[in-house]
Amino acid sequence: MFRREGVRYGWPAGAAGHPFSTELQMPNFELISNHLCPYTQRAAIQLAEKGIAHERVYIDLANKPEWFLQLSPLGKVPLLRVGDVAIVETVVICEYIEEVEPAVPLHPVAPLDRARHRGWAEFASAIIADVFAFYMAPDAAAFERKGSDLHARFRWLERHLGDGPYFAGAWFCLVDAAFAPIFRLFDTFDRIGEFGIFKGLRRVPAYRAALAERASVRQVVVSDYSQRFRQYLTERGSHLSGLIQQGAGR
Ligand SMILES: N[C@@H](CCC(=O)N[C@@H](CS)C(=O)NCC(=O)O)C(=O)O
Repeated sequence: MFRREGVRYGWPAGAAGHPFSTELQMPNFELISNHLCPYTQRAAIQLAEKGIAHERVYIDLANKPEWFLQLSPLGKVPLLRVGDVAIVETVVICEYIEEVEPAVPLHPVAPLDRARHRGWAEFASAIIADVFAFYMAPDAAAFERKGSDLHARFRWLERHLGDGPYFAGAWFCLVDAAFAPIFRLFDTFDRIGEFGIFKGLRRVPAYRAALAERASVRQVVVSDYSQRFRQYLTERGSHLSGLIQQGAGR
């Protein structure tokens, strides 16, 4: 076995306390993550929505433990351990979770709708990569460019959102679980400065606010998530790190 810092997550009264719960005979799930990963949050939100308790194991990605490297071919989180089996890649993990607990569906039923939702979840993954490029931009010009790229992404989302509150109306789905962690990143960016990413948008900010209120979204990060993310940004040596160090915002 390995040493780890584990936390048990679940609804207060176990699966039975969850509003949609059935009596679950689930295998033991361990979700390996670091404290900030937005991809991992997608799977953790999904588990919470389905009322599946799991253990969260946090690792330091700058110093990956040997046991983790033995399990993960790409050395990336999330990794879901189900007994002796290691499942990697967020999309694969989420599809697996969807299959083992179909009683609380987070995907639509019709194949065409499902395919459309899967495409949107992929789009969310692409935005996570864009956000990374934004906060790692080395200088003001690159930062500006990456900010415009992000603005274009959210303009696209704006055009396709309905009346809400969620992506597919009143029903919370996997696309929502994919976008919620992205918006959480912007809670920290907003405290640093106004970068115009959501400028002129109406539906996206409303969507962001609705997701931030969702219990599953709120519960999947550690209580000092914002401080940790800000600290992480400060240490990147990027243009944004410079803005934080100049004290632009708190
Ligand atoms: N395609 C992967 C991307 C996951 C990913 O990039 N995870 C980051 C943390 S948010 C990671 O593990 N980075 C460590 C590394 O690249 O060494 C997925 O969807 O699961």
